[in-house]
Amino acid sequence: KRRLVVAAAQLGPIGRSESRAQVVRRLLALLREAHGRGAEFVVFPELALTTFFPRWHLTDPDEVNGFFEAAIPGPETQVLFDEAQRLAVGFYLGYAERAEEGGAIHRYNSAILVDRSGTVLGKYRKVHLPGHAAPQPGRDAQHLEKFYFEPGNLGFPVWRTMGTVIGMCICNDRRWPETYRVMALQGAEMIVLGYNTPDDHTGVFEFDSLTGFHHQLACQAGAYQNSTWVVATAKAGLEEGSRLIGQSLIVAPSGQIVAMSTSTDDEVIVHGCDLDMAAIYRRTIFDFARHREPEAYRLIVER
Ligand code: ING
Repeated sequence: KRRLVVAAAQLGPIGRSESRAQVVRRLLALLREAHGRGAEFVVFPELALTTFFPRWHLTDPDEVNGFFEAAIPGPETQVLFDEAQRLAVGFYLGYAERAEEGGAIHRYNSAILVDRSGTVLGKYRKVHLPGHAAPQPGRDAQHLEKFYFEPGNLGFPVWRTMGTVIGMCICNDRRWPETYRVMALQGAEMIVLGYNTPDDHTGVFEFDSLTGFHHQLACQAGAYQNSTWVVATAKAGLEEGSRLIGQSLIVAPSGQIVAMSTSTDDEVIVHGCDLDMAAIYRRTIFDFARHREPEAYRLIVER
């Protein structure tokens, strides 16, 4: 049986003034615990190095730049890469990317995939940016990812690694069925993601009280409808006044939740994923080649 032991390494709150070094120490502790419990691949959260700063409208360029990585690994994150390589553990890490491209500065909400030998296989840039580009009146907590980041321009690539095919996405991406389908069509058997999900996003209590349900629903549907494993890791807890849900998940291609965090702090959950489980669904219910009718789906890719 093809098996990959995976961990979701959930983070509790990261304070606005918490240093990279302090956060990296927490990531190292999670990495070591995951390794101690047999993990070969660890999924960290979205924007795992800083507080979720898009909750504020920050205008001081130095403070904003301080939340971005100009290089990954960089001087303060190298130690995490070195330790993961020493332990032969691959990982997914979400971070705020500052890129100089075409003579201009671009900012993305990004994640990288590192294999067990410490090689950075690839990068993903968040496609679906929720919220607004400018502060909304009447809200104490804002959601300004469209202010800080550009939509990702790398598509949804997948990588053949660790005996399987892994794809990445980030947070809000998990709510959009296209995200999973584009990667499943490329053969992804495992889709991994991090998230920061406040429980007051819409400001409408009836909906916001379902935030945890919608998180689980989106991950389970994505997994089942695309017969792929889904690993979703939270940055959780009461972070600078914002209540971020936990419920980090490992979901099987059947849609079953095989592991879930029970705290909103730093917490590791681990599962030995049977990679052949995805194959069964791909040969039967979700045999894309035999059952899909793309001619009928054209509207999906039109504006
Ligand atoms: N956060 C949230 C997410 O998509 C959100 C935004 C929260 C949307 C609650 C809907 C409901 O999980 C990020 N960072 O995308």
